[in-house]
Amino acid sequence: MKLTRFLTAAVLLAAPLSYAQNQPAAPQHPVPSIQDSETSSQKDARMAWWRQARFGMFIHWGLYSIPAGTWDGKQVPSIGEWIMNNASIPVADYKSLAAQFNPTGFSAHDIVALAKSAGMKYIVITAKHHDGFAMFDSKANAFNIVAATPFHRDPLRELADEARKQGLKLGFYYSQDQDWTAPGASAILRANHDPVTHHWDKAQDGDFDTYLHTKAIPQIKELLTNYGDFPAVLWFDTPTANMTPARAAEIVALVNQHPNLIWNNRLGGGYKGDTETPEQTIPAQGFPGEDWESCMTINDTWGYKSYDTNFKSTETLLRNLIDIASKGGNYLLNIGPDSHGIVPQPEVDRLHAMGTWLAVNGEAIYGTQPTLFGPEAGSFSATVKDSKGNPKFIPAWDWRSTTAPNKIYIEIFNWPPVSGAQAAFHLDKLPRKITSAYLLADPAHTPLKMTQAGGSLDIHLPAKPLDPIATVLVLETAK
Ligand code: H79
Repeated sequence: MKLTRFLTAAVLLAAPLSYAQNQPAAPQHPVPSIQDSETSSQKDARMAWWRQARFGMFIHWGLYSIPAGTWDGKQVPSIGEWIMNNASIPVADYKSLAAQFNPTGFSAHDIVALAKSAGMKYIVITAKHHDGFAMFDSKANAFNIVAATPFHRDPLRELADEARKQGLKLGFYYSQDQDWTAPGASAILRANHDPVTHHWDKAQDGDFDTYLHTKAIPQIKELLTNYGDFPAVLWFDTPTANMTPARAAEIVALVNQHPNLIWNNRLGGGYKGDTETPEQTIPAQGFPGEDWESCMTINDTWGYKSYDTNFKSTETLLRNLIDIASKGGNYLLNIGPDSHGIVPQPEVDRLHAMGTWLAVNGEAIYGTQPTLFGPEAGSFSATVKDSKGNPKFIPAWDWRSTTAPNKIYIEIFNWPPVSGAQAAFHLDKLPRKITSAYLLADPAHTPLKMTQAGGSLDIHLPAKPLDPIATVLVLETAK
């Protein structure tokens, strides 16, 4: 049976980062989606580039990059793109930010080139976040970057042209349900138990269907029709109880007209979409047999905050990518350009470092299959419970593995101890017969000595890793 899911407000508050999990089955869809009717080989063809990609760039960029985490002289806690909500900023005050938004430092060429040099294969940018400001040329609603700012340019068009030139895919994030500046749309209040209709300004009151029919649906239409072969991905977010099956079906009727489109599991209304989307977390065992993508911040915010310097190390970011690939998922890693359109240098530096590793070791990531082992990722504790009372997963960080038809890749994080002049990598159980071994970063692919005994295998490694973050051992296998 096909598992469909329905989001409730309670689930959203209890587990805001796993929108689609553990939800009751929805009633039959009023409008069937493509996923309901396509064959598995049609789905394979539609998802092919995405499954190959493994690594994408998320871009959160909008008016919130102007306050950059500070309002009325006070630092506003939590994620930067939520500042309007978190500081209860009146609609008129927030909207007036548009008059000062002139990000002349924005270069679509440089951002696409940055993604490309990081080894990313696609970009997903906020076309409209919860603040309701459209980062594109919209005839449907004037609160947009072309009509309401001195900038008068459409960054989505510029990115689409560049992505096409440089061979990357481009997707659009669209907040279909929350919109804090459009009358009638949803607003989830921090720590409030009525997440659907909490408004902090009368200007937010109104009728949800009016919002849906005069703003969300017309803008989704614009996004789907004005950018040629893009968007390749449509990324919905934070559905509330307002996104009923009937309302979601109106959006599905639109996306159905774009048979190559990939869209995520956050539309609402019981639609499952194409992709599971864990947020700020890597699931212990992935979602076996499903397409999934972990989206994560590079510091602690999606939208730019001037004082968030808590950047993850290149080591953490790369090991996250490898961990995710070993479980069959994609890594959608976020950058937050500032109000001039400039990507913070610490973010640029980390992406370049990841690209340097991928330029040598990308074969072990792109288009690979998940691990044939499993226990190397960690184990569930017999004693420690997670926040839901389930056994807590304790990750291990010695190594990960990815798989190709005739190869097993072992990405070694913790180099095995040296005895004599050598280290040995030990495998107890071999899923395939190993015929030879070498290090991917060794240009000569010099064969490594192997010792096999009673079904287990020791690979003799040099005393030191070739890369301190992750050195890839390639095991050639007989099928
Ligand atoms: O776009 C990014 C986030 O803005 C968005 N999804 C990613 C990709 C997102 N919206 N909501 N959430 C993520 C999770 C909800 C968090 C909340 Fe809160 C907890 C909302 C209210 C309490 C964080 C803390 C935001 C306000 C306070």
